[in-house]
Amino acid sequence: NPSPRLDVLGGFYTHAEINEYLDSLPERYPQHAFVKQFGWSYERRPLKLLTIHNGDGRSNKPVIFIDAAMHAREWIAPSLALYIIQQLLDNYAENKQLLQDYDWIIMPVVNADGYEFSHTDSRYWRKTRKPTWDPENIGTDLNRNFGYEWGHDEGSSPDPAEEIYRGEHAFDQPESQVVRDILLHYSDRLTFYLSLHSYGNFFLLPWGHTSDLPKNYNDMMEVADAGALAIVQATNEIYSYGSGYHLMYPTSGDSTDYAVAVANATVAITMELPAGGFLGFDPWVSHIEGIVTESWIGVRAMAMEVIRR
Ligand code: ING
Ligand code: ZN
Repeated sequence: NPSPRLDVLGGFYTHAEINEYLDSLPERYPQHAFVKQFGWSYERRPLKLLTIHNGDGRSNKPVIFIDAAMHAREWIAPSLALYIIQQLLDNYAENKQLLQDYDWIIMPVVNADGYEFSHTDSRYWRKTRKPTWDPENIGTDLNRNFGYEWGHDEGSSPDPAEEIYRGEHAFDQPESQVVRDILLHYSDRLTFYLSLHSYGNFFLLPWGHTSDLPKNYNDMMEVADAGALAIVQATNEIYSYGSGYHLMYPTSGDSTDYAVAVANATVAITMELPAGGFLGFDPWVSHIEGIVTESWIGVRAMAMEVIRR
């Protein structure tokens, strides 16, 4: 079989390499893997996701949606997304329960232009690459660009010079539009939305924009608790969890708030993966395997908890 097999644990990959890998999967797993494209980035890169099914022909199962690299420099997040894909497809026998009653949707790179730019030009780039009204500053923070309680000065910035610049309007970035469209497309069956970021070992729950708690907060806490417990038991690595507003800082216009408020997600969690390397965003290649296998234990435990309820 000539399809490229990606050595996920052995390096970081460009957006084009990741897309090529995604495109190879339906050939290898014709009953299980489907590639969909929901749109293009500002620089016209195709934004793709993979849907994974167990092949029993049942349609409209509840959905677990995982995205990664909404922020360009957080390279370990796509590595985990790709590892999850491999666990569900290549290691199906062991993980079959996860696909019994749920379909999985995985989008390894949301901010394709920024991600590419972080490979070619500026390793610690966070935002998109679409110009702003300010000729001096390029890029918008996608995780401040979602259209629920968008635009508060507590938790986002109107200034394009800032890393948390929210854009001129909610959803004025094609990449956040794509995630919005995915969330809305599956909103009648979206059980679990997991957004992968780095770094800091947190499970951040809604809300980001207010100190209030959403109505499913206790359920979400139980899911986060299952993830944190599985990880600490396996590796001694500690995760903290709670609402983003309380645990980290206020954010307005983030994707998990939107997923819960508008797209009916039962559980929505931002997972902040462990730090590594010089500035936290750049783990050594030799550390990918440890981080990603440990994180998968947490993701798997959270999915099991969601499935069990
Ligand atoms: N952190 C997240 C950010 O977008 C966050 C933190 C996300 C807080 C969602 C609350 C809600 O700033 C990183 N590392 O990007
Ligand atoms: Zn991030």
